[in-house]
Amino acid sequence: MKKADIGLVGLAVMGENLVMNMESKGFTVAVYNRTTEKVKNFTEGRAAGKNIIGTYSLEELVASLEKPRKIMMMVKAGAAVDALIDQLLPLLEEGDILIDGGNSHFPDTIRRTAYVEEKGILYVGSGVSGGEEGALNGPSLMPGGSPAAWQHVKPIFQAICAKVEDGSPCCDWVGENGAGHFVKMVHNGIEYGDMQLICEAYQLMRDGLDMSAEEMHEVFAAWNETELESYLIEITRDILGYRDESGEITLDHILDTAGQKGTGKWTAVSSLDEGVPLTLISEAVFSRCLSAIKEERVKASAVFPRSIPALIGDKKEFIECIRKALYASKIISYAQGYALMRAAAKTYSWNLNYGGIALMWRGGCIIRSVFLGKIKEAYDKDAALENLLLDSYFAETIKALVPAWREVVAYAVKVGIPMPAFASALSYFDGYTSANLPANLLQAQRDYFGAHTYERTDAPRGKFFHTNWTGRGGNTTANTYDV
Ligand code: NBP
Repeated sequence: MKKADIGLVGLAVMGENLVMNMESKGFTVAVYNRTTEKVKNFTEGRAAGKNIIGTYSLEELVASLEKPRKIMMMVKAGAAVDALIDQLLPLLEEGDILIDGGNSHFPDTIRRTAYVEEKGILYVGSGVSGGEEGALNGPSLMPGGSPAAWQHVKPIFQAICAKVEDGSPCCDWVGENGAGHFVKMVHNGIEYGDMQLICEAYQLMRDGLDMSAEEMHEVFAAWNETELESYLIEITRDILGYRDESGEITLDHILDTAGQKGTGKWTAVSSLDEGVPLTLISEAVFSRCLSAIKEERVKASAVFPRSIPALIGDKKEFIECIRKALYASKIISYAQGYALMRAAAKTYSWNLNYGGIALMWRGGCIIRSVFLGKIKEAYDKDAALENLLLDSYFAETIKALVPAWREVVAYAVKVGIPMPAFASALSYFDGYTSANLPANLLQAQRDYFGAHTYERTDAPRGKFFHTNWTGRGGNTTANTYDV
């Protein structure tokens, strides 16, 4: 019997669809699932008559594979991955490849790459984005791990992934050990940010302009013909137009408490670890937390009642201002996300290809958008770009958007509509573009109470001074270091 090109463990929604996708591209796939009944159901159902081999033990799975063996794990992230690795390692030979396609936290992938490589096996931690539909028809794939594995995995991954208009694959090698899962984590953080921005635009229109779902459906349809064209704007348009059997707008009946699975939080925590201001994505995570305390918010709304006055001015013009504010904030979110990737690349010695990452996100994944093409162009022009805002296209674009952005944030603050992502993005922009921040006072305060020392504007950088502010302190200073 012909041996399989690849094996896959974990026949849940992602695993099954990836297998169907691989088979449709001409690969023979061997499959295994812990609950073996699922193997039977799959091979006798959806996979019947296809080049898909059902196996009922890991030994059987391993024996059915062409060498070097490639096994993709699509199981629940966390302890299950470690358990599976330990079960598979004794069955594998030097040069075989283990691939984790789940949403693993990148420090786990760094640890697992070292552990698996120690045993002579190659390891790949790959981000997979696009949900069920992407898995079947073309996901965005972000593989990292043991570089020697890439040549073996590449033909399969680049065959099954999404493609952009010119046929370029939304999958390329990201970097060593946890780089692929790190980039996937930032992708998910950006997804949180994009979703929150859209929600804020919706709230401005719903509560500030008193617009109906139908009217907003039209607005999002029009926005999808502009620079904002993206999957998330598209699905928002469709959600706003969706009615249930009784003709009611389904969205109006959905409770306003958001869930989360933790990848947004990982991104925010990682930004704190790296010391990179990732304000917009962090606000998006906190907004979900605030939404979750519904009962408390209802109580507080009775203590602090307010009614939002009708907008004075041209409604159509203001909707255009909201669109511009959304676009400007989105640029900030990506600028912050890319700044985080730059910092992490330094910390973990990854040689990230930023234009390539934009291309990987350009199709197949949840944040896919036309806008990512512009990011790719920016990094193609200057691979060492410090911040997206310093690219000439984005600098000129954002300059044109600033007046509308300020108007929208000022309006929201005045009438009491929460705009955490729009407003924090604007504050970051104002801070990032300020030559002088008030941190001179901050350093003085630190030196006053803790003798933490400060640098002076009239002395070379790196020379530290201390002032005996009260006359009661001595000349002993604290050590200078950054945490
Ligand atoms: P789940 O995350 O729900 O995982 C279910 C699979 O894990 C089943 O096949 C289950 O086997 C297997 N499994 C578990 Br649970 N513990 C195991 C263990 N100790 N040993 C072996 N197998 C074990 O599936 P999913 O939603 O398809 O997602 C798979 C991965 O892809 C996850 O890491 C997820 O975060 C990631 N991901 C999901 C999406 C999405 O849209 N759903 C998108 C992108 C990435 P059983 O049948 O025996 O219980």
